[in-house]
Amino acid sequence: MGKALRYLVFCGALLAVAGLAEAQTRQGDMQVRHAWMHAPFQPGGASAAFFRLINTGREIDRLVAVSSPDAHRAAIHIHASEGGYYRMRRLRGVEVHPGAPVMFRPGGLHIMLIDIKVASAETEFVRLRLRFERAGEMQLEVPIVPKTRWGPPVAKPAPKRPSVPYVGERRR
Ligand SMILES: [Cu+2]
Repeated sequence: MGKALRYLVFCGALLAVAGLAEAQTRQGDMQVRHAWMHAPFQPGGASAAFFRLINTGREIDRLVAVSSPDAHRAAIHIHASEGGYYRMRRLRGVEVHPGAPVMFRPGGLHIMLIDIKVASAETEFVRLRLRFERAGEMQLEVPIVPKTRWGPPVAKPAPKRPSVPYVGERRR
């Protein structure tokens, strides 16, 4: 089997597994909360995913690898100022201490996703896999929020009370 073909078969198998696996936000003692990202500006473009990593256990864990079935490349990045410039640097891993959540946010740590395969307006999330030294692999869905928003999606507001009083309700 040619190398390219083998790669395709491998990717197909990965996608099949990803399709079956339930999206989750907890894996062992590791938890992901408030995940969000913007869609890339054009199909095949890049974007960054943000969230909060929480270690609910007693031992230090480490995020050691990231990947996405919806992007050709994924990496742990940090924005850091170097000689007056803001640059992105690739990190090998991120330690998560118990009781000290690690924030991935604009201007700081982020998961860089390059060549995102899904960028249509209907796309609601991008799948992401995080591998932790202790907790193992977590698969989650990162919701895509509108470009005007810089944070996790807002919960839908509760339906408004009708302005007309309910039958039997007394007006004040
Ligand atoms: Cu980056």
